[in-house]
Amino acid sequence: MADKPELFILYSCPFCWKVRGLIDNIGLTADIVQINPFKQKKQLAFTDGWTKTPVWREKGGEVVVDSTPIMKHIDEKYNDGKLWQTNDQTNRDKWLVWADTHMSKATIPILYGSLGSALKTTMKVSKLEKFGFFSKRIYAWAGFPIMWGIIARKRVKKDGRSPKKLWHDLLDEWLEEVGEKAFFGGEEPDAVDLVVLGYMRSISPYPQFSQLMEHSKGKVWYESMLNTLNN
Ligand SMILES: N[C@@H](CCC(=O)N[C@@H](CS)C(=O)NCC(=O)O)C(=O)O
Repeated sequence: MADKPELFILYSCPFCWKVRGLIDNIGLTADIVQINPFKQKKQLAFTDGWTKTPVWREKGGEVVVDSTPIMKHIDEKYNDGKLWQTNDQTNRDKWLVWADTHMSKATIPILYGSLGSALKTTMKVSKLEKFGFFSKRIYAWAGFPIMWGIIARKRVKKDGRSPKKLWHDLLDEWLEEVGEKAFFGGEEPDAVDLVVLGYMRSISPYPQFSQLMEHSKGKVWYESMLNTLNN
């Protein structure tokens, strides 16, 4: 048995960044286990059928899957449920769904929505993810046409906005909701802030992140969020 809880991730998975933000915010020590994207099913076989990242495993072996339930579990177990506390549950849940619906879908277009950005992202992902020797090369060649040619281009076309405009519109909407407060949660971030942070932070390893940081209010909010992280 491990001596710390473990979080199984793919480096580039936005849902994993949601959980990582929460762990960093409460300063919990956990092992971040980066799995091989080509061996995902095998390396997550202990979950009894869940094949997606992130996966959380307690020291005693208890397994929790799916990013939001994992965040809720960690908050309850290690943080007295403070991040889920609110006097407006309906609004909290509305914005949790908003982030999972809109922000999660905006990550692919910015990373892969044009030929140039797809190439840059694919090269970087092949370095950041824990591929094997051969799978790294396969990914670098095959991942790019799949992500750009099939998934991202379709999404950008359907939305009609440039990926940068899409992000700026989302940040406008988000910051209007945050209003005069420092965070959605008030003076301190809550679970919703950490979910939004997660989606933004998942783009931070790539050069396209500068397009998000051109949103001046968004940049201020993002940097204040980073200041609340401990690790
Ligand atoms: N609802 C899940 C979604 C997780 C998810 O789709 N993860 C992707 C990586 S970013 C994955 O593992 N996909 C592989 C698969 O669907 O088998 C969550 O929030 O954790």
